[in-house]
Amino acid sequence: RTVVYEPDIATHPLHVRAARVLEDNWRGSSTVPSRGLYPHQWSWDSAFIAIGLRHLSPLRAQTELETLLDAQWGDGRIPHIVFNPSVPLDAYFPSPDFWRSSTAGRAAGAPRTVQTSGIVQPPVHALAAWLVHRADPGLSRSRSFLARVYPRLAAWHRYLLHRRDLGGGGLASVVHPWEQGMDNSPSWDLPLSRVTPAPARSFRRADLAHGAPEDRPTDLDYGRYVRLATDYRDAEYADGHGEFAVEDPSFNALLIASEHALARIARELGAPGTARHARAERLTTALVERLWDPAEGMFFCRDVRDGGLIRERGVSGLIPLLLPGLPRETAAALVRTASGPHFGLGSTTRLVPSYDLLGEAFDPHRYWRGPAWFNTSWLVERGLRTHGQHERADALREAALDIAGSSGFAEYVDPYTGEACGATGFSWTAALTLDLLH
Ligand code: 9YW
Repeated sequence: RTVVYEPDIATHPLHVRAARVLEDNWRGSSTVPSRGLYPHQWSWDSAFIAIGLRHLSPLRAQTELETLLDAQWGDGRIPHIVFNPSVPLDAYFPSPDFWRSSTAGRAAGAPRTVQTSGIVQPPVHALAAWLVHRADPGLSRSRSFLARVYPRLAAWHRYLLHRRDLGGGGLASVVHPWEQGMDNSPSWDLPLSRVTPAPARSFRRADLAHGAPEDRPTDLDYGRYVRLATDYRDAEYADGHGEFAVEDPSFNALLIASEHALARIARELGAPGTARHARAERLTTALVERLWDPAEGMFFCRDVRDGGLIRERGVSGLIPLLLPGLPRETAAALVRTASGPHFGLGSTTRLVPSYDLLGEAFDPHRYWRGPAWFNTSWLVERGLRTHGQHERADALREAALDIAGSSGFAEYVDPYTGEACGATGFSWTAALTLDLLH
């Protein structure tokens, strides 16, 4: 395809269009996920955005990550949203007056100068920092980029590996569905069913002003999200007490990939990275021991509160394919599962669906209950390549580039047809398009 072999990528029409999306969504020191729906800085969005931005401007990519890290809490957590003070409070819910980071988060060391949420998102940041450095090592060294971000990234991982090891088996737990990034995934239905929803009258959803209600989470889901977040805030963001605690395969796989990246960063800074690589390998072993189901050929979430695996097939359970240290038979089984009837890669679907095509809760349009997203497809593409599946990876890359362009860089798409859902001009879609083009 011309898209892939274009000699001067920067003049390719798809490149130009993707760059324009990132330009339009740039707010001076960070990028919003999309205009309208998401008017602030989101944590894992910024990491994916930086991975793409490095091909346009390594300086902007560094700045994107540094802005996020400036909002880090004293206990090491990187908040999932950094609020832009010039955006009206009612533009997004939950707003700063809900999270109250500067008061409720004081004990956990929330910053005084910026308002943030109090929960986290997947730790893609060290991986992003390493890739951004590699795009222009000279600029990175001249700005001491890695030397400045390394201690912060190390504190972030420390927070996750210590304060968030709620299951006691070495893996990090998420305490809210929003933390894992796949808000209404059917994997949360069971642990969420124990949560008493906040009354619908007690909050006002801002998302419905932008998205079609049938593409978004339900009101009942939202009531439970609000309850969990309220309880966490009222406990001053202390960890370990909440009703919801889940070990998720994607969250932990990204932590492991980032731990490997942190080892490389340490080595670049003149310290040995061996201890970190060893820790990443131990975490990989824990991931397989605690979350792998050999009979199903998938990773599942573990409900820490009742101890059991949640046997819903979500794309999250494929993402550990990203890890080079995965046992060979585990990787081979994951490739078979991705290509089989539940995800249909290479046969019925064009991009990786967020949830089991044969699952009872499957809906090709409802957010994380079926539609395909570009960040998860990008991670699976990387995973396929890591394990030598180049033909499958090439096919997925071509489909992602094609659909990114035809959908106007949609937030998510119908996995069968590629039809756009949610917002268009979505930043990580544009950023990861750029990365796949290079
Ligand atoms: C929301 C910004 C975020 C992503 C999440 C996605 C969605 C926010 O948007 O959550 O209001 O639903 O689920 O992964 O970071 O793009």
